Amino acid sequence: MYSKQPIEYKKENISASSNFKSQIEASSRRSKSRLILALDLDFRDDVADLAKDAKRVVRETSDYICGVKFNFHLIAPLGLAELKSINNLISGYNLPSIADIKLNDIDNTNRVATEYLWKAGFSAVIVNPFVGYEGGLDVVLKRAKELGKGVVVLVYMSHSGADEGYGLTLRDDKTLFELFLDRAKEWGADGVIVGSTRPEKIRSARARIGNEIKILSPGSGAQGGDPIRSLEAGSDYLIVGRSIVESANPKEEANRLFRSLLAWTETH
Ligand code: NUP
Repeated sequence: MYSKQPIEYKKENISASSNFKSQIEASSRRSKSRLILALDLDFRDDVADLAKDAKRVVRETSDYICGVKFNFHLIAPLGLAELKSINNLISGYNLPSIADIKLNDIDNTNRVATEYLWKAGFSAVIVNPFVGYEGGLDVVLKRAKELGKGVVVLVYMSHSGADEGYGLTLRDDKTLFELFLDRAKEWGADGVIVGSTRPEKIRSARARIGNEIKILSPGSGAQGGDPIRSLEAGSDYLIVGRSIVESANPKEEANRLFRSLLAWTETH
């Protein structure tokens, strides 16, 4: 495998006792929140104020969330310095941030992409297990462990067409979903993604992977998933974007959702 000398990171970013899983657990305990904000600002032609607007949403919602997730809504138009500056704000609130790029390539490309993400201050990356371990995700999983960064594996997506892929049955009667859950466990992943629109899949994921691996569920709100049903089925965290970010008042909407989950969160 092709590998280069790893980049040196400042010591304070690599405390051995601090890793993505313990960061998000601590953040969730502190805030009593299970909400990860998907910072998905809608498309605009002029991106001059994009980072500023993203920061505003983070400031307004920071009391009600336990983490933030970035997607290509920000990662495509913004540069390293801007992403880092938003991540600095987020880590100032003691919140972890996740890069949702569904990484899906050969080792060298995965290595370069994730080195930039770590440099931009992300705490974790979402990867696609389809690409496999050797010469694919091995380099990411090993390097993330060294740096205390998290790797979250897509195992069943939230949209209806996800059945066409994740729902496929293999020759040995296992589904692709089950294979991906087994991989996440074998690879020592920190978390898996299972759509909030599929509580029955969340329940089988929890039964198959145990309690060590976190379940992150997008799809509540805009995609119709029920947040409480997801939590009851076994999700640890709910990823919510548009219903907060695109509401007239993101602070109020995040607060409303936070309060609607509080009774559950305080008893579990
Ligand atoms: O299965 C998935 N479903 C999903 O919606 C995996 C994801 N990563 N996401 C992402 O979660 C999606 O790309 C978006 O960034 C967020 C959900 O946003 P919303 O539907 O709450 O607006």
